Amino acid sequence: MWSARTLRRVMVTGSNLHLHHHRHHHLSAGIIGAPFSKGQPRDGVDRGPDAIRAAGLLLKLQQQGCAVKDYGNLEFEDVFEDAPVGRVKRARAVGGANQRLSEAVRAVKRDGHTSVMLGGDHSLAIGSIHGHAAAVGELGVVWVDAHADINTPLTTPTGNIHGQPMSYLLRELQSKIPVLPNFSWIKACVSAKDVVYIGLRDVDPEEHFILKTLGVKMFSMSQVDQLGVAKVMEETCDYLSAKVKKPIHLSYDIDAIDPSVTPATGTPVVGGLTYREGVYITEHLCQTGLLSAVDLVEVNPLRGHGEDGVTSTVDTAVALLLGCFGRLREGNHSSNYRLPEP
Ligand SMILES: [Mn+2]
Repeated sequence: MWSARTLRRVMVTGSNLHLHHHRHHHLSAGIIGAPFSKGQPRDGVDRGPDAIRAAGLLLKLQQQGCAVKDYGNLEFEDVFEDAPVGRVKRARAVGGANQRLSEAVRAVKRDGHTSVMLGGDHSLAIGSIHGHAAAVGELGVVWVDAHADINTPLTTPTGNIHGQPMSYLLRELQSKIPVLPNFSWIKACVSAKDVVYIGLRDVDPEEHFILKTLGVKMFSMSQVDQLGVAKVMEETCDYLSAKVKKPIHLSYDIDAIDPSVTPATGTPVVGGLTYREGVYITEHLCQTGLLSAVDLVEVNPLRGHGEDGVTSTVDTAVALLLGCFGRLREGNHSSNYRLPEP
């Protein structure tokens, strides 16, 4: 498989026809809907998966030559007694839902697809990344988000688990994680050196301490401004593939994009990625050939000040996913297309 660097060389030497053929040949998406909202307090984010499907995701993927299997929406058990554990809210529901999601992602990977998890809130990254790692081994994680989502159960200012998923996944933080109900199945499966953050602009002091102490690679919005998104992506992929080329897990929070474009989300933060920067990230990761699972989370059709804001948010989510599966803004065509003869 080609690295981004090799890819550019291939394209310069003019054999990109072969590349496009190769790239489309084996792309297939296994879609899991995860209508889950209990990692945060707002209603509506559980409607994300169906809103993204209703915007035509499956047909558009098929039209660009991607095989698609929709595994449907997961059903989560109701949890009636879910009192806070310390600061942490709804641990039992979040733990149970993520255990189910982990098994579903594992099954999608076993079937040979690139996993696409439609959230739901970002607490779902726990199960998605856990299941992905269980299926394929060591991962590189690209976390695109306004927030770091790396609070521990003891540092969280809100108690909402969608602000904590990374802390359960990182091996280096396990001595800081207390026992929580329905969390015992989780095995920390990611090393801090295998994570890259992009788009950060709202990081709690405790989270900043963790990121700096563990030496986690990050490109905040300041670095995106400084370097430009192309350089950020080149450095991201060089960093993750410096030693071994590992499968990449992209965990994309729609709130990474500027709320002028994607307002229908629970915790919008001004000063985010443009639509073009957001799409470029997916195009670049697709070209590495290493993208193995994608989360698209925090689309909330009940937020965003009216229909236009929701449409813009959902359409952007679809564009990001199409970029993950080979859509090029220059246009695409099927490798067996022939011009009609007069
Ligand atoms: Mn997030």
